[in-house]
Amino acid sequence: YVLKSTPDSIDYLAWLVQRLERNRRINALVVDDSLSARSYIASLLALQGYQVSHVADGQSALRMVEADPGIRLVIVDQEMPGMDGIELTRRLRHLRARDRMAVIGVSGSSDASLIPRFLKNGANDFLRKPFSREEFFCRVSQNIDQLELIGTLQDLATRDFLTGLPNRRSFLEQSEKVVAQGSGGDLTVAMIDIDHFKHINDSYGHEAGDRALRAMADILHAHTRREDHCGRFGGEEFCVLIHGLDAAASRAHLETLRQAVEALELDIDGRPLRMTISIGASRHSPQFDTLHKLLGEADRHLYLAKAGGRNQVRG
Ligand code: GH3
Ligand code: MG
Ligand code: MG
Ligand code: MG
Ligand code: MG
Repeated sequence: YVLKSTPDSIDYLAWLVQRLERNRRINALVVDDSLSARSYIASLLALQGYQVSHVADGQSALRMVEADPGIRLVIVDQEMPGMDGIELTRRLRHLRARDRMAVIGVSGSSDASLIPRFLKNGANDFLRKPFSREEFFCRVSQNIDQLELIGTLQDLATRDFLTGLPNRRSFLEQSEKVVAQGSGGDLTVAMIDIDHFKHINDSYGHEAGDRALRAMADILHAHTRREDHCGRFGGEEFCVLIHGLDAAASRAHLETLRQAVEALELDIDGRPLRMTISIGASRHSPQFDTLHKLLGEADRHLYLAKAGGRNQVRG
């Protein structure tokens, strides 16, 4: 396992431990009709810390990947009776995208068309047998590193840094999908704005303001059911899309949220900090049938909630 130039250093050992720990969270699958070949590859992966399973044919592989969302690496032999590796790769891609699961083809054949065919059918990489342990380790690590990097970037692009909630773009994307599906009609969109937040910043300081925003986000997250979406829209504004509750039930849900924020008390260096929120809601209807219209109507009701004295739900 000599991937770094100074294998004796403490840095290297620390890196190695970290790498093994990371790999322990990754499920890998080896698909090869030859028991000795797949056992060998599985043992190499196990040595790197991966949780490895191995199967002898494509059908079993598809069943396993379908059943286990934790599988992020599949090593696929080309020559197998029944379904070959390229066909298996093609079908695996219908189950999980290239940026969620790495597929690496392997073959001992010298057929020059194999590599492009594997890649065109969705493989992330290819290894020609026989390969050295070093090459195997490097290829696998590089492919997993790439998946992790993409995951990190996706997280940065969709999550609000301060609160950890979905950001505005992510909320809009998710909600747009729900509205487009037009599923059942029972949809409520709500805009939530912290009352006199500028005053909180002014009298407690910006850091306390940030803490208040995180606390608000935690409450909102806790009140967001699995079928709903929430997000930080910007500044001290949040939003939620409630799916599958009728008008009265979604109204009651938002009222509970308002009360939960009102009941919260933060301790800022011994000084209690409390806040309230105003909520404007809108319901999906023939008149408000796009996310844009729903948000506009929710915003109009938010304005009424502010004008009506704040700390209330309107719409
Ligand atoms: P209203 O009740 O009318 O909503 O009054 P308000 O003071 O809450 O509204 P206003 O829009 O005037 O002020 C919002 C403040 O939120 C201003 C801005 O400095 C603060 N803010 C926006 N983003 C952040 C942030 O990330 N952290 C902190 N601490 N403050 C923020
Ligand atoms: Mg074979
Ligand atoms: Mg505001
Ligand atoms: Mg405000
Ligand atoms: Mg304002």
